Amino acid sequence: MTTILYGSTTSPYVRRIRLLLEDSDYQFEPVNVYEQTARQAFSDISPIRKLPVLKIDDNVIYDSGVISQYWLMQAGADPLTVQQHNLISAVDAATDSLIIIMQSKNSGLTVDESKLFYDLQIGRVEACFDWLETQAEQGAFAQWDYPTIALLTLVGWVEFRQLRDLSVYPAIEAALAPFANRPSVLATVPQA
Ligand SMILES: N[C@@H](CCC(=O)N[C@@H](CS)C(=O)NCC(=O)O)C(=O)O
Repeated sequence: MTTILYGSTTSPYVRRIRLLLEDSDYQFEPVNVYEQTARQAFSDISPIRKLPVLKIDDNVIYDSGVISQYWLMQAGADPLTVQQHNLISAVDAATDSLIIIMQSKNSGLTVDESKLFYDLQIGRVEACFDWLETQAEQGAFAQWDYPTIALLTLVGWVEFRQLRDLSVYPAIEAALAPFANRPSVLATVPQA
């Protein structure tokens, strides 16, 4: 069986899958989706043109949520609970809005709350982090599972890109601290 993970060393979504596959044998294939020629070529693998993509022999899986579900199911793990899905949805929503804001800035657009579109993104990021902080206070991220992996990759990416001051979320910081020195976490720290 040949397993290939198409990704980048900066993407929080790719990092989730790298952490999930930490003990598995796979090839990592870097793709720069922000470079036109590479993006065109990547279309042959995924019409969605987003990272990560996992290829297992001839089977291609496009989205980190689907990849993780598939991987956990193959490993015989219990299905995720509704609460775990909600945690992941909140992390995804904050991540997606921050990606939109970053892509807007990289496109030369002015990001401010006077425009409804950016007001929605900025408000969603704040609301999700506030809610995740409450969940962290209640122990939602006490174990190394997929919601914790997702949160860790969001926080690591926000710090790497210097997008927010996360010291205002002490429960999130405290919840993730025990996992900071896992070999797979250290090996996947975002790198430009
Ligand atoms: N829902 C997707 C989101 C993946 C995603 O947004 N990946 C970013 C990198 S972090 C990407 O490839 N963006 C390229 C683009 O937006 O064109 C997933 O969970 O895999």
